[in-house]
Amino acid sequence: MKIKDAEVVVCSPTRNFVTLIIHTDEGIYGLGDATLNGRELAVAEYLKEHCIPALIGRNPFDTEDIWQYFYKGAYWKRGPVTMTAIAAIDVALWDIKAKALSVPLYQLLGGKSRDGVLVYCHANGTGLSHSIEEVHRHIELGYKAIRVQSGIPGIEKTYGVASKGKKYEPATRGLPQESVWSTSKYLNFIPKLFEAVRNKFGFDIHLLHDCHHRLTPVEAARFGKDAEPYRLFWMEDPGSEELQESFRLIRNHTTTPIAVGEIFNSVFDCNKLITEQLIDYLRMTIVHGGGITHLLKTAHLAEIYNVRTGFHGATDLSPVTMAAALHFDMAIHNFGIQEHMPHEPLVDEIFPHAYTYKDGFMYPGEAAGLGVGLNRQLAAKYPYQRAYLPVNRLEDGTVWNW
Ligand code: EZ4
Ligand code: CO
Repeated sequence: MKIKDAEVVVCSPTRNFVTLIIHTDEGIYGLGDATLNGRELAVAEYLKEHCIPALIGRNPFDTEDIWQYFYKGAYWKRGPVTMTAIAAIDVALWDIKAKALSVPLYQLLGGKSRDGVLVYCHANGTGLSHSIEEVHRHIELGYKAIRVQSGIPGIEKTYGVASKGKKYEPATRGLPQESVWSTSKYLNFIPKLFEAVRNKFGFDIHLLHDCHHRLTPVEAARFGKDAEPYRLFWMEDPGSEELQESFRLIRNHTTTPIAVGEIFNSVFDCNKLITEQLIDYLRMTIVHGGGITHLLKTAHLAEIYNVRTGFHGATDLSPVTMAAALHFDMAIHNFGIQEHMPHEPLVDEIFPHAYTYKDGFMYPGEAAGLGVGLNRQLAAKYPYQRAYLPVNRLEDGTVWNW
């Protein structure tokens, strides 16, 4: 079998998605997600100009060699644009291989290690009582694990919170929106939120929280300590991740489990975090972490050091990534939990898929390959629109992590 051609489809059904389609001379095709939120066209161009011409004629079964060819062969290793492009190629090739062998992808990654994939959803409230309503609503939907975010008194806009009645979507069309952040207001409020949620719903449900990169190491340590009585499943991205050593300080002060890595794109972003056991869950996921080939190596390293996976699964990761993640989650031993932020019905219509949700778990389905399609006619009705993630500032105007 040979790669005959490949195309990049960019569409914007409520938000932008970049999809790679690799065609073979035997009529089998594979899909890869290449969406990098707010930088979509950089990856699309990287694929079109630099990768696709060099893919033609290769054997799509050579996933390892093709991965190394685009990684080492580019000379400019790593970086989110490159690694997202490599991930799209890699996932499309695994899709082709599994389709050609007529098996669901998880069979090639180790088979079934569990009956279903534990997922967590988002309960986002504008304030304490609305957050409690949202937790209740998601318990009714069967979720066993819930990430709780809330508007903070005295802060106008907070990460993860939509205006009432709307679904949360981090990127907005046009130029970047700016928001103002106060760590002290946040740290004063969040323990009260979790106290209220535990008082209302008890300790049987898993609760998670995303600090979204905003705390300094010592602030994160304090947050973790304050949260200990509420037994969080994890605190996510407590601080900025560039300096891996900084997690040692957090780790030394708290038993609240730590999840990091949705913006990582290589094992070299987390090698110390893993081998020094500074974290509990790794969030680096397939679309931004170099695809299945690189994530398998990273997850196997993590397994040795008792670090489990907790893949990023927000709406900017297309159903193609969701499917790839679910197959992966099903197969590896050190799976922890999977984020599930359901896509808009229009997105599910453009990417029809075999994966399903039931009672707090998801299942990749038994279709050959990833089990995801692309309705190109419908996608073509929603052309790309420029969109950005917000830019965050402290109350004195200093640019801060969003
Ligand atoms: O901000 O996916 O845990 N989920 C998250 C997401 C990220 C977006 C960035 O594109 O932190 O909401
Ligand atoms: Co996050």
